Amino acid sequence: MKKALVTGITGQDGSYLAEFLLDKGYEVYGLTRRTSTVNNERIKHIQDKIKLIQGDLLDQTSLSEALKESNPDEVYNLAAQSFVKTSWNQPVLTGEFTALGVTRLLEGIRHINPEIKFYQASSSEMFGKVTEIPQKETTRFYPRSPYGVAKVYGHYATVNYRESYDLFACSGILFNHESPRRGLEFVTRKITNAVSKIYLGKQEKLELGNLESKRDWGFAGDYVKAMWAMLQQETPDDYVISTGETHSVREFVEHAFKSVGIDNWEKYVISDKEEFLRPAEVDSLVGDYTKAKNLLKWEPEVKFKELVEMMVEADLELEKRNDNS
Ligand code: NAP
Ligand code: F7E
Repeated sequence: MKKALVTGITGQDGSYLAEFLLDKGYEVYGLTRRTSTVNNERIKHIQDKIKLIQGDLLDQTSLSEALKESNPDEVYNLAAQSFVKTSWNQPVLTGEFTALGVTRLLEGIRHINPEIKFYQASSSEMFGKVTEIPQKETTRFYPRSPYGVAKVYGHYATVNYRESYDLFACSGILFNHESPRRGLEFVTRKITNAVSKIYLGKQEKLELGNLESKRDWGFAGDYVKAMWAMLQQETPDDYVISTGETHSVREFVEHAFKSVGIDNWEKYVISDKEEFLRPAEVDSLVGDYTKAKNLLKWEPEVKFKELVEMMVEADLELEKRNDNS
């Protein structure tokens, strides 16, 4: 039985990856930080099948202990301060978690067991102000936020440990991926949550920032399969994971309202709200996943409209359940 240690297991991707690895017959360990109230909402349905170890990306000792206790074949580093907007308010902390946290984990692996295969959750935010369309593995990085800058560090730390110490270390450059488990502050879930409440008469307006920015949005459940596939290859490498399609926030809003039968969405939406605008924006992203398609035999299954509808439907269900409880 293979063993995997997943950091960020309480997050969106961590929960999908843990489910996927359990299905593959893995023994799954998850790193969680100490909190005053338990924060296991996304993994409560599998909690009796996984083993949680307390640790923090800020704390080298706890990472080393987690590696010793789990003795994994594979480590998936999904933990990070992942909200781009917050990275301007907490730039140093974002660097500590999202950048230096990667080195701490790699150092642990190097000293404890250099045979461990390592996956780093890199991001399309590294492309930022894009220098090429679509973006692929060789496209130059031009990050536009402290988060993007930190992810570039994490990416190159991964590449560097692969080249310096011969670690099996891969960097997955994942474009935006969403699901009903997405955090409420991210734009997709903010929209689908508001649409379900507006539809049910519980909310009047949806306040947003920039409606014109474009993203390549895929489904998180599809993307975790690519993470695993990278670690099953003969040699470690870096891969772009995306859908190859781009859509604006405006299109997302429009389709979300349309899916509950509301055509005049402008009536409910306030845009360009100062508090949701960013000091520097990533205007448009679209990824070329040809390398992953050819080498990992990976392709996205859920497309844009299906994703929007899946999220609206799940939020409607959630709201109805909340009403009955
Ligand atoms: P998420 O839902 O925000 O989850 C982040 C996870 O990291 C949570 O489990 C969180 O724990 C944990 N964490 C944060 N700081 C930590 C620390 N100091 N020590 C230990 N754990 C810590 O993020 P996600 O959407 O699943 O994304 C997973 C990873 O992929 C992240 O690294 C993100 O930056 C990257 N990524 C995401 C996307 C995307 O579109 N989703 C795209 C590209 C890359 P708590 O529950 O305790 O907060
Ligand atoms: O913003 C615009 C906003 O916060 C998307 C993270 O998972 O993907 C994610 O980062 C776009 C931006 O995600 C609102 O300005 C408009 O242009 O959902 P988001 P993100 O910044 O793309 C990457 C790949 C990651 O790696 C990150 O971890 O939507 N937008 N109005 C808004 N965004 C938010 N959050 N809220 C608004 O009201």
